[in-house]
Amino acid sequence: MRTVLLTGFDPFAGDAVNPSGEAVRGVAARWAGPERLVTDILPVTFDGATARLAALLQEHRPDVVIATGLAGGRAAVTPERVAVNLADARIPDNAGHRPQDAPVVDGGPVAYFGTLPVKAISAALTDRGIPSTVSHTAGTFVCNAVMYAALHATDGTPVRTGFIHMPWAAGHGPADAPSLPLGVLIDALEVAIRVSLDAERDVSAAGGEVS
Ligand code: PCA
Repeated sequence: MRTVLLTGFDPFAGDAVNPSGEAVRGVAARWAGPERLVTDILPVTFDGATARLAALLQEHRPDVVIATGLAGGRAAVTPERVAVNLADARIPDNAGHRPQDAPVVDGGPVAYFGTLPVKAISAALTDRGIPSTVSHTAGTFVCNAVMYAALHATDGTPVRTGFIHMPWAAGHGPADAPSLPLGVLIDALEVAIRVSLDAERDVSAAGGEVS
């Protein structure tokens, strides 16, 4: 039986909730298989989150790994394309740690592309009326670190690994921030899991960004 590892995060930066944690709990509550779903809520600490993720990979040997987090200010569900070997924190993590210009993994490659079918996920979400675009930066905070660490650990294996950033859940974030209903975020993660399990390859479609 195939195994999916789906993670969200604790609240951070003084927030009361993190929609990624709430959405992951929602997916877990609704999951009906047939694959095995393992979920976890990671701490928003550079050391704690990457260590916890490594332990989950070791224990559960998943076939698909989808880590998720909040990107407050984004209006769409954004599968991330790339993780960089850089920890550069504008704000302290939940342990008060604020790395600057540091590698996520000493001696690791500069970056990894995610191995989820990101364009297929984004297209499937758009088809269902859920706003989605592929993102080309997961930032340099804990989310990027988790994505990088997961890709480093699964590099050279057939495991499909990646990260999805999401907007605020409606009613949970700052009043002026874009948001989607929590139920839509839960639906979005279910779609992402299904596409990641079923798509033989990513779709070939125009994309990218002209900045
Ligand atoms: N978002 C932060 C860390 C935890 C989260 O949900 C980030 O984008 O790095």
